[in-house]
Amino acid sequence: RRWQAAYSSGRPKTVEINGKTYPTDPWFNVPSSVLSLTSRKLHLQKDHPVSITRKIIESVFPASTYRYYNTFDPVVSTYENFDSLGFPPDHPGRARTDTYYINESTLLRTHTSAHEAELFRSNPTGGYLISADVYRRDEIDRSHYPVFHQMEGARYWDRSKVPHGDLAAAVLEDLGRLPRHDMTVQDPSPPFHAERNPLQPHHGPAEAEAVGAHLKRSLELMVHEIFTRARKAAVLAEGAAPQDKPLEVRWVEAYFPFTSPSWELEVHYQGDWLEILGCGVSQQSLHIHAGKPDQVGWAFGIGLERVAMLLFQIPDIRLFWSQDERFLSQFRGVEDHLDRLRPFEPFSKHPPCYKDVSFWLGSSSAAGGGLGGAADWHDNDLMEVVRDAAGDCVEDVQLVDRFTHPKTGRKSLCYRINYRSLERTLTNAETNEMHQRVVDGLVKRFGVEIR
Ligand code: FA5
Ligand code: MG
Repeated sequence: RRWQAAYSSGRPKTVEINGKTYPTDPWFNVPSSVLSLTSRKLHLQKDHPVSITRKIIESVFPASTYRYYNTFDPVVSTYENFDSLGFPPDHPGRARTDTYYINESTLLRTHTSAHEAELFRSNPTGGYLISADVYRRDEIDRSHYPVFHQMEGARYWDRSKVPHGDLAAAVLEDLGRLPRHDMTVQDPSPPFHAERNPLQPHHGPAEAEAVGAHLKRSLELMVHEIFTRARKAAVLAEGAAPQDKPLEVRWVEAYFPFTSPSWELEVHYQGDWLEILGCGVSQQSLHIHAGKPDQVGWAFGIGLERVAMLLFQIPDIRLFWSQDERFLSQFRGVEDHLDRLRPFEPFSKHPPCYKDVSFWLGSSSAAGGGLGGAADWHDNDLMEVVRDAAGDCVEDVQLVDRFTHPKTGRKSLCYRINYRSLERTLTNAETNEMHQRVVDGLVKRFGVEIR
Protein backbone atom coordinates (compact mmCIF):
# COMPACT_ATOMS: atom_id res chain seq x y z
CA ARG A 1 0.00 0.00 0.00
CA ARG A 2 2.88 2.30 0.80
CA TRP A 3 4.44 1.79 -2.58
CA GLN A 4 1.16 2.26 -4.32
CA ALA A 5 1.07 5.68 -2.73
CA ALA A 6 4.72 6.36 -3.47
CA TYR A 7 4.29 5.76 -7.19
CA SER A 8 0.61 6.56 -7.72
CA SER A 9 1.44 9.76 -9.56
CA GLY A 10 4.73 8.78 -11.14
CA ARG A 11 4.63 5.04 -11.81
CA PRO A 12 5.39 4.35 -15.48
CA LYS A 13 2.98 1.94 -17.24
CA THR A 14 5.88 -0.04 -18.64
CA VAL A 15 9.64 -0.12 -18.19
CA GLU A 16 12.32 -1.12 -20.65
CA ILE A 17 15.25 -3.15 -19.38
CA ASN A 18 18.02 -4.28 -21.73
CA GLY A 19 15.79 -3.87 -24.74
CA LYS A 20 12.72 -5.66 -23.39
CA THR A 21 9.51 -4.00 -22.23
CA TYR A 22 7.71 -5.06 -19.05
CA PRO A 23 4.31 -3.92 -17.74
CA THR A 24 4.32 -2.53 -14.20
CA ASP A 25 1.57 -2.90 -11.60
CA PRO A 26 1.15 -1.57 -8.05
CA TRP A 27 4.02 -3.84 -6.92
CA PHE A 28 6.46 -1.75 -8.96
CA ASN A 29 9.10 -0.18 -6.70
CA VAL A 30 12.24 0.27 -8.83
CA PRO A 31 13.60 3.82 -8.80
CA SER A 32 14.97 5.14 -12.09
CA SER A 33 18.44 5.38 -10.52
CA VAL A 34 18.46 1.60 -10.12
CA LEU A 35 16.84 0.94 -13.52
CA SER A 36 19.63 2.92 -15.15
CA LEU A 37 22.25 0.56 -13.68
CA THR A 38 20.75 -2.57 -15.30
CA SER A 39 22.77 -1.90 -18.46
CA ARG A 40 26.15 -1.41 -16.77
CA LYS A 41 27.16 -5.12 -16.28
CA LEU A 42 30.40 -4.32 -14.49
CA HIS A 43 31.37 -8.00 -14.45
CA LEU A 44 31.77 -7.83 -18.25
CA GLN A 45 33.57 -4.47 -18.49
CA LYS A 46 37.11 -5.34 -19.42
CA ASP A 47 39.64 -4.21 -16.79
CA HIS A 48 36.96 -3.26 -14.29
CA PRO A 49 37.90 -4.67 -10.85
CA VAL A 50 34.65 -6.68 -10.75
CA SER A 51 35.52 -8.28 -14.08
CA ILE A 52 39.14 -8.93 -13.04
CA THR A 53 37.88 -10.60 -9.86
CA ARG A 54 35.51 -12.76 -11.91
CA LYS A 55 38.43 -13.88 -14.12
CA ILE A 56 40.60 -14.79 -11.14
CA ILE A 57 37.86 -16.92 -9.61
CA GLU A 58 37.08 -18.54 -12.96
CA SER A 59 40.72 -19.55 -13.24
CA VAL A 60 40.25 -21.90 -10.28
CA PHE A 61 37.24 -23.68 -11.83
CA PRO A 62 38.26 -25.33 -15.14
CA ALA A 63 35.96 -24.61 -18.09
CA SER A 64 35.98 -28.31 -19.02
CA THR A 65 33.86 -29.05 -15.93
CA TYR A 66 32.35 -25.66 -15.12
CA ARG A 67 30.52 -23.98 -18.00
CA TYR A 68 30.59 -20.16 -17.60
CA TYR A 69 27.34 -18.18 -17.96
CA ASN A 70 27.89 -14.43 -17.80
CA THR A 71 25.03 -12.85 -19.76
CA PHE A 72 21.81 -13.91 -18.01
CA ASP A 73 19.27 -11.08 -17.88
CA PRO A 74 18.56 -9.57 -14.42
CA VAL A 75 14.78 -9.71 -14.89
CA VAL A 76 13.44 -13.03 -13.58
CA SER A 77 10.14 -14.35 -12.28
CA THR A 78 9.19 -14.47 -8.61
CA TYR A 79 9.03 -18.22 -9.19
CA GLU A 80 12.65 -18.45 -10.36
CA ASN A 81 14.05 -16.19 -7.65
CA PHE A 82 12.13 -17.69 -4.72
CA ASP A 83 9.61 -20.54 -5.28
CA SER A 84 11.87 -22.77 -7.40
CA LEU A 85 14.42 -22.68 -4.56
CA GLY A 86 11.99 -23.64 -1.82
CA PHE A 87 11.58 -20.19 -0.21
CA PRO A 88 8.38 -20.34 1.89
CA PRO A 89 5.57 -17.92 0.88
CA ASP A 90 6.16 -15.72 3.95
CA HIS A 91 9.97 -15.50 3.67
CA PRO A 92 11.09 -11.93 4.53
CA GLY A 93 13.33 -11.75 1.46
CA ARG A 94 10.19 -11.61 -0.71
CA ALA A 95 8.97 -8.36 0.90
CA ARG A 96 8.82 -5.22 -1.18
CA THR A 97 10.97 -3.57 1.47
CA ASP A 98 13.80 -5.92 0.45
CA THR A 99 13.26 -6.76 -3.22
CA TYR A 100 12.80 -4.65 -6.37
CA TYR A 101 9.62 -5.71 -8.17
CA ILE A 102 8.61 -4.79 -11.73
CA ASN A 103 5.21 -6.34 -11.10
CA GLU A 104 3.79 -9.02 -8.85
CA SER A 105 5.35 -11.92 -10.77
CA THR A 106 8.49 -10.21 -12.17
CA LEU A 107 11.49 -8.82 -10.29
CA LEU A 108 15.16 -7.91 -10.46
CA ARG A 109 16.95 -11.05 -9.24
CA THR A 110 18.20 -10.78 -5.67
CA HIS A 111 20.79 -13.53 -6.17
CA THR A 112 22.34 -15.64 -8.91
CA SER A 113 20.65 -18.71 -7.43
CA ALA A 114 17.58 -17.60 -9.43
CA HIS A 115 19.09 -19.54 -12.37
CA GLU A 116 19.88 -22.70 -10.46
CA ALA A 117 16.71 -24.69 -11.19
CA GLU A 118 17.02 -24.03 -14.93
CA LEU A 119 20.73 -24.89 -15.13
CA PHE A 120 20.27 -28.08 -13.12
CA ARG A 121 18.03 -29.09 -16.03
CA SER A 122 19.90 -27.70 -19.03
CA ASN A 123 23.62 -27.33 -18.29
CA PRO A 124 25.47 -29.94 -20.38
CA THR A 125 28.57 -30.34 -18.17
CA GLY A 126 28.97 -31.43 -14.54
CA GLY A 127 28.99 -27.89 -13.18
CA TYR A 128 28.78 -24.19 -13.94
CA LEU A 129 29.67 -20.66 -12.87
CA ILE A 130 27.21 -17.78 -13.29
CA SER A 131 28.36 -14.16 -12.90
CA ALA A 132 25.71 -11.46 -12.85
CA ASP A 133 24.39 -8.23 -11.41
CA VAL A 134 21.93 -8.66 -8.50
CA TYR A 135 19.60 -6.16 -6.83
CA ARG A 136 18.56 -5.65 -3.20
CA ARG A 137 16.95 -2.82 -1.30
CA ASP A 138 19.40 -2.33 1.52
CA GLU A 139 21.06 0.05 3.95
CA ILE A 140 23.58 2.70 2.88
CA ASP A 141 27.18 2.35 3.96
CA ARG A 142 30.58 1.71 2.48
CA SER A 143 29.92 -1.99 1.84
CA HIS A 144 26.28 -1.89 0.65
CA TYR A 145 24.88 -0.75 -2.67
CA PRO A 146 21.47 -1.58 -4.20
CA VAL A 147 23.20 -3.29 -7.13
CA PHE A 148 26.13 -5.64 -6.72
CA HIS A 149 27.53 -8.71 -8.46
CA GLN A 150 27.54 -12.33 -7.47
CA MET A 151 29.15 -15.45 -8.80
CA GLU A 152 27.29 -18.70 -8.35
CA GLY A 153 29.05 -22.03 -8.73
CA ALA A 154 27.75 -25.57 -8.77
CA ARG A 155 29.24 -29.01 -9.27
CA TYR A 156 27.40 -32.31 -9.39
CA TRP A 157 27.98 -35.95 -10.13
CA ASP A 158 25.64 -38.47 -11.71
CA ARG A 159 25.08 -41.40 -9.39
CA SER A 160 23.99 -43.64 -12.26
CA LYS A 161 27.40 -43.15 -13.97
CA VAL A 162 29.58 -43.67 -10.92
CA PRO A 163 31.54 -46.99 -10.81
CA HIS A 164 29.87 -49.46 -8.40
CA GLY A 165 27.38 -46.72 -7.53
CA ASP A 166 29.88 -45.43 -4.97
CA LEU A 167 29.52 -41.65 -5.24
CA ALA A 168 31.63 -40.98 -2.15
CA ALA A 169 34.58 -42.82 -3.70
CA ALA A 170 34.25 -40.88 -6.96
CA VAL A 171 34.11 -37.53 -5.20
CA LEU A 172 37.03 -38.37 -2.95
CA GLU A 173 39.11 -39.44 -5.92
CA ASP A 174 38.50 -36.04 -7.54
CA LEU A 175 39.23 -34.34 -4.23
CA GLY A 176 42.64 -36.01 -4.22
CA ARG A 177 43.50 -34.01 -7.33
CA LEU A 178 42.75 -30.65 -5.69
CA PRO A 179 46.12 -29.16 -4.73
CA ARG A 180 46.89 -28.55 -1.06
CA HIS A 181 47.85 -25.07 0.02
CA ASP A 182 49.20 -23.06 2.92
CA MET A 183 46.43 -21.47 4.94
CA THR A 184 44.84 -21.95 8.34
CA VAL A 185 41.33 -23.37 8.10
CA GLN A 186 39.05 -23.53 11.13
CA ASP A 187 36.22 -25.99 10.65
CA PRO A 188 34.92 -26.85 14.11
CA SER A 189 31.47 -28.17 13.12
CA PRO A 190 30.71 -31.78 12.16
CA PRO A 191 30.01 -32.52 8.43
CA PHE A 192 26.28 -32.41 9.30
CA HIS A 193 24.19 -32.09 12.43
CA ALA A 194 20.70 -33.51 13.01
CA GLU A 195 19.16 -30.26 14.29
CA ARG A 196 21.44 -27.42 13.19
CA ASN A 197 22.57 -28.57 9.76
CA PRO A 198 20.84 -31.78 8.75
CA LEU A 199 21.74 -34.45 6.24
CA GLN A 200 19.02 -34.76 3.57
CA PRO A 201 16.94 -37.96 3.63
CA HIS A 202 18.05 -38.67 0.02
CA HIS A 203 21.73 -38.73 0.92
CA GLY A 204 23.87 -41.28 2.69
CA PRO A 205 26.29 -39.93 5.31
CA ALA A 206 29.41 -40.96 3.35
CA GLU A 207 28.37 -39.27 0.10
CA ALA A 208 27.12 -36.08 1.81
CA GLU A 209 30.37 -35.87 3.71
CA ALA A 210 32.39 -36.38 0.53
CA VAL A 211 30.39 -33.76 -1.41
CA GLY A 212 30.75 -31.31 1.50
CA ALA A 213 34.51 -31.91 1.63
CA HIS A 214 34.85 -31.35 -2.12
CA LEU A 215 32.89 -28.11 -1.78
CA LYS A 216 35.02 -26.82 1.07
CA ARG A 217 38.37 -27.74 -0.49
CA SER A 218 37.35 -26.15 -3.83
CA LEU A 219 36.39 -22.88 -2.14
CA GLU A 220 39.48 -22.86 0.08
CA LEU A 221 41.55 -23.21 -3.07
CA MET A 222 39.69 -20.26 -4.61
CA VAL A 223 40.21 -18.03 -1.55
CA HIS A 224 43.86 -19.03 -1.45
CA GLU A 225 44.32 -17.99 -5.08
CA ILE A 226 42.74 -14.59 -4.40
CA PHE A 227 44.74 -13.83 -1.31
CA THR A 228 48.01 -14.98 -2.78
CA ARG A 229 47.40 -12.48 -5.59
CA ALA A 230 46.35 -9.73 -3.18
CA ARG A 231 49.48 -10.18 -1.11
CA LYS A 232 51.79 -10.25 -4.09
CA ALA A 233 50.22 -7.01 -5.27
CA ALA A 234 50.65 -5.33 -1.90
CA VAL A 235 54.25 -6.45 -1.64
CA LEU A 236 55.03 -5.18 -5.13
CA ALA A 237 53.33 -1.86 -4.48
CA GLU A 238 54.90 -1.15 -1.13
CA GLY A 239 58.21 -2.88 -1.52
CA ALA A 240 57.31 -4.47 1.82
CA ALA A 241 58.57 -7.81 3.01
CA PRO A 242 56.06 -10.62 2.34
CA GLN A 243 53.73 -11.23 5.26
CA ASP A 244 54.57 -14.44 7.01
CA LYS A 245 51.27 -14.82 8.85
CA PRO A 246 49.20 -17.48 7.09
CA LEU A 247 45.81 -16.60 5.67
CA GLU A 248 43.08 -17.54 8.16
CA VAL A 249 39.61 -18.69 7.13
CA ARG A 250 36.78 -20.41 8.97
CA TRP A 251 33.63 -22.38 8.14
CA VAL A 252 30.43 -21.37 9.92
CA GLU A 253 27.18 -23.34 9.84
CA ALA A 254 24.42 -21.54 7.91
CA TYR A 255 20.94 -21.97 6.51
CA PHE A 256 19.61 -21.63 2.94
CA PRO A 257 16.28 -23.10 1.74
CA PHE A 258 18.03 -24.74 -1.24
CA THR A 259 21.03 -26.43 0.46
CA SER A 260 21.57 -28.71 3.45
CA PRO A 261 23.95 -28.91 5.17
CA SER A 262 24.96 -25.26 4.53
CA TRP A 263 27.91 -23.04 5.45
CA GLU A 264 29.35 -19.57 5.15
CA LEU A 265 33.02 -18.98 4.60
CA GLU A 266 34.63 -16.15 6.55
CA VAL A 267 38.06 -14.64 6.03
CA HIS A 268 40.12 -12.96 8.74
CA TYR A 269 40.85 -9.51 7.39
CA GLN A 270 42.13 -6.40 9.18
CA GLY A 271 41.23 -7.79 12.60
CA ASP A 272 37.71 -8.95 11.71
CA TRP A 273 35.91 -11.97 10.31
CA LEU A 274 34.33 -11.09 6.98
CA GLU A 275 31.68 -13.31 5.34
CA ILE A 276 32.41 -13.73 1.66
CA LEU A 277 30.16 -16.57 0.50
CA GLY A 278 27.30 -18.93 1.28
CA CYS A 279 27.17 -22.55 0.12
CA GLY A 280 26.00 -26.08 0.78
CA VAL A 281 24.94 -29.49 -0.49
CA SER A 282 22.12 -28.83 -3.01
CA GLN A 283 18.62 -29.86 -2.03
CA GLN A 284 17.86 -33.05 -3.91
CA SER A 285 14.34 -31.76 -4.66
CA LEU A 286 15.89 -29.25 -7.11
CA HIS A 287 17.65 -31.98 -9.08
CA ILE A 288 14.47 -34.07 -9.01
CA HIS A 289 12.34 -31.18 -10.29
CA ALA A 290 14.94 -30.60 -13.00
CA GLY A 291 14.35 -34.17 -14.19
CA LYS A 292 17.82 -35.27 -13.02
CA PRO A 293 17.10 -37.31 -9.88
CA ASP A 294 20.53 -38.99 -10.05
CA GLN A 295 22.52 -35.72 -9.83
CA VAL A 296 24.08 -35.05 -6.44
CA GLY A 297 26.29 -32.07 -5.68
CA TRP A 298 27.02 -28.68 -4.18
CA ALA A 299 26.50 -24.95 -4.88
CA PHE A 300 27.93 -21.66 -3.64
CA GLY A 301 27.28 -17.92 -4.09
CA ILE A 302 29.97 -15.27 -3.56
CA GLY A 303 29.87 -11.46 -3.60
CA LEU A 304 32.29 -10.16 -6.24
CA GLU A 305 32.54 -6.59 -4.86
CA ARG A 306 33.32 -7.95 -1.42
CA VAL A 307 36.20 -9.98 -2.86
CA ALA A 308 37.35 -7.13 -5.10
CA MET A 309 37.45 -4.78 -2.10
CA LEU A 310 39.87 -7.16 -0.39
CA LEU A 311 41.86 -7.89 -3.49
CA PHE A 312 42.43 -4.25 -4.48
CA GLN A 313 41.94 -2.60 -1.06
CA ILE A 314 39.00 -0.58 -2.42
CA PRO A 315 37.54 1.32 0.57
CA ASP A 316 34.04 2.21 -0.65
CA ILE A 317 31.57 0.17 -2.73
CA ARG A 318 30.36 3.30 -4.58
CA LEU A 319 33.73 3.46 -6.32
CA PHE A 320 32.82 0.47 -8.51
CA TRP A 321 30.23 2.63 -10.29
CA SER A 322 32.59 5.54 -10.80
CA GLN A 323 33.33 6.60 -14.38
CA ASP A 324 36.20 8.74 -13.08
CA GLU A 325 39.44 8.12 -14.94
CA ARG A 326 41.33 8.37 -11.65
CA PHE A 327 39.53 5.14 -10.70
CA LEU A 328 39.29 3.26 -14.01
CA SER A 329 42.83 3.97 -15.22
CA GLN A 330 44.33 2.18 -12.22
CA PHE A 331 43.11 -1.21 -13.48
CA ARG A 332 43.81 -0.85 -17.20
CA GLY A 333 45.76 -3.75 -18.68
CA VAL A 334 45.39 -5.93 -15.58
CA GLU A 335 42.78 -8.37 -16.87
CA ASP A 336 45.19 -9.83 -19.42
CA HIS A 337 48.25 -9.52 -17.15
CA LEU A 338 47.22 -10.49 -13.64
CA ASP A 339 50.82 -10.13 -12.46
CA ARG A 340 50.33 -6.37 -12.94
CA LEU A 341 47.68 -6.31 -10.23
CA ARG A 342 48.30 -3.54 -7.67
CA PRO A 343 46.27 -2.19 -4.75
CA PHE A 344 44.00 0.76 -5.50
CA GLU A 345 45.45 4.15 -4.49
CA PRO A 346 42.61 6.31 -3.19
CA PHE A 347 42.43 9.79 -4.60
CA SER A 348 42.19 12.51 -1.98
CA LYS A 349 39.34 12.14 0.46
CA HIS A 350 36.84 14.99 0.47
CA PRO A 351 35.35 16.41 3.68
CA PRO A 352 32.22 14.79 5.15
CA CYS A 353 29.11 16.77 6.01
CA TYR A 354 26.74 15.29 8.59
CA LYS A 355 23.06 16.26 8.64
CA ASP A 356 20.30 14.86 10.80
CA VAL A 357 16.65 14.37 9.93
CA SER A 358 14.14 13.75 12.77
CA PHE A 359 10.50 12.99 12.23
CA TRP A 360 7.34 11.51 13.70
CA LEU A 361 5.79 8.52 11.98
CA GLY A 362 2.04 8.79 11.43
CA SER A 363 0.09 6.59 13.84
CA SER A 364 -0.95 3.42 12.05
CA SER A 365 -4.62 4.08 12.81
CA ALA A 366 -4.53 7.58 11.36
CA ALA A 367 -6.47 8.51 8.27
CA GLY A 368 -4.46 7.81 5.16
CA GLY A 369 -4.60 4.07 5.65
CA GLY A 370 -1.40 3.59 7.62
CA LEU A 371 0.79 5.54 5.23
CA GLY A 372 3.96 6.29 7.17
CA GLY A 373 2.55 4.35 10.09
CA ALA A 374 4.95 3.02 12.67
CA ALA A 375 4.07 -0.62 11.98
CA ASP A 376 4.82 -0.13 8.28
CA TRP A 377 8.10 1.71 8.56
CA HIS A 378 11.26 0.10 7.24
CA ASP A 379 14.77 1.63 7.24
CA ASN A 380 15.03 0.81 3.54
CA ASP A 381 12.24 3.30 2.81
CA LEU A 382 14.46 6.10 4.03
CA MET A 383 17.49 4.67 2.23
CA GLU A 384 15.64 4.88 -1.05
CA VAL A 385 14.54 8.46 -0.50
CA VAL A 386 18.16 9.34 0.26
CA ARG A 387 19.48 7.57 -2.84
CA ASP A 388 16.87 9.31 -4.99
CA ALA A 389 17.67 12.72 -3.52
CA ALA A 390 21.44 12.51 -3.32
CA GLY A 391 22.59 9.62 -5.51
CA ASP A 392 26.17 8.60 -4.80
CA CYS A 393 26.90 11.69 -2.69
CA VAL A 394 25.98 9.90 0.52
CA GLU A 395 28.59 7.75 2.22
CA ASP A 396 26.38 6.34 4.95
CA VAL A 397 23.16 6.70 6.89
CA GLN A 398 22.69 5.73 10.52
CA LEU A 399 19.71 5.58 12.81
CA VAL A 400 20.94 7.66 15.78
CA ASP A 401 17.77 7.98 17.87
CA ARG A 402 14.45 6.24 18.31
CA PHE A 403 11.78 7.47 20.70
CA THR A 404 8.20 6.52 21.51
CA HIS A 405 6.06 9.23 23.05
CA PRO A 406 4.89 7.90 26.47
CA LYS A 407 1.37 9.38 26.15
CA THR A 408 0.49 9.27 22.45
CA GLY A 409 2.52 6.18 21.62
CA ARG A 410 3.76 7.96 18.50
CA LYS A 411 7.18 6.97 17.29
CA SER A 412 9.95 9.35 16.34
CA LEU A 413 13.15 8.53 14.48
CA CYS A 414 16.35 10.43 13.86
CA TYR A 415 18.78 9.47 11.08
CA ARG A 416 22.23 10.94 10.53
CA ILE A 417 23.23 11.28 6.88
CA ASN A 418 26.88 11.65 5.91
CA TYR A 419 27.15 13.59 2.65
CA ARG A 420 30.51 13.04 1.03
CA SER A 421 31.32 12.69 -2.65
CA LEU A 422 34.11 10.40 -3.76
CA GLU A 423 35.02 12.71 -6.57
CA ARG A 424 34.86 16.31 -5.35
CA THR A 425 34.17 18.63 -2.42
CA LEU A 426 30.45 19.36 -2.09
CA THR A 427 29.44 22.98 -1.56
CA ASN A 428 27.22 23.96 1.39
CA ALA A 429 24.47 25.04 -0.97
CA GLU A 430 24.58 21.69 -2.76
CA THR A 431 24.46 19.70 0.46
CA ASN A 432 21.58 21.78 1.81
CA GLU A 433 19.65 21.25 -1.40
CA MET A 434 20.13 17.50 -1.29
CA HIS A 435 19.12 17.36 2.35
CA GLN A 436 16.00 19.41 1.62
CA ARG A 437 15.10 16.91 -1.12
CA VAL A 438 15.44 14.10 1.44
CA VAL A 439 13.14 15.92 3.87
CA ASP A 440 10.59 16.72 1.16
CA GLY A 441 10.73 13.16 -0.13
CA LEU A 442 10.01 11.72 3.30
CA VAL A 443 7.01 13.98 3.79
CA LYS A 444 5.63 13.43 0.32
CA ARG A 445 6.07 9.68 0.12
CA PHE A 446 5.53 8.61 3.70
CA GLY A 447 3.55 11.44 5.26
CA VAL A 448 5.97 11.78 8.17
CA GLU A 449 5.93 14.89 10.35
CA ILE A 450 9.34 16.59 10.52
CA ARG A 451 10.40 17.55 14.07
C1 FA5 B 1 22.94 -15.81 -1.22
O1 FA5 B 1 22.69 -14.88 -1.97
C2 FA5 B 1 22.81 -17.26 -1.67
N1 FA5 B 1 22.16 -17.28 -2.96
C3 FA5 B 1 24.19 -17.90 -1.71
C4 FA5 B 1 24.15 -19.38 -1.97
C5 FA5 B 1 24.28 -19.88 -3.26
C6 FA5 B 1 24.00 -20.28 -0.91
C7 FA5 B 1 24.25 -21.24 -3.52
C8 FA5 B 1 23.95 -21.64 -1.14
C9 FA5 B 1 24.10 -22.12 -2.46
P1 FA5 B 1 23.77 -14.22 0.69
O2 FA5 B 1 22.59 -13.35 0.72
O3 FA5 B 1 24.43 -14.53 1.99
O4 FA5 B 1 23.43 -15.62 0.05
O5 FA5 B 1 24.83 -13.56 -0.29
C10 FA5 B 1 26.00 -14.27 -0.70
C11 FA5 B 1 27.18 -13.33 -0.75
O6 FA5 B 1 26.86 -12.15 -1.52
C12 FA5 B 1 27.58 -12.79 0.61
O7 FA5 B 1 28.38 -13.69 1.31
C13 FA5 B 1 28.32 -11.52 0.23
O8 FA5 B 1 29.63 -11.81 -0.22
C14 FA5 B 1 27.54 -11.03 -0.96
N2 FA5 B 1 26.56 -9.99 -0.56
C15 FA5 B 1 25.36 -10.16 0.06
N3 FA5 B 1 24.74 -8.99 0.26
C16 FA5 B 1 25.57 -8.03 -0.24
C17 FA5 B 1 25.50 -6.60 -0.38
N4 FA5 B 1 24.43 -5.91 0.02
N5 FA5 B 1 26.54 -5.94 -0.94
C18 FA5 B 1 27.62 -6.63 -1.39
N6 FA5 B 1 27.73 -7.97 -1.32
C19 FA5 B 1 26.74 -8.67 -0.76
MG1 MG C 1 24.88 -14.24 3.93
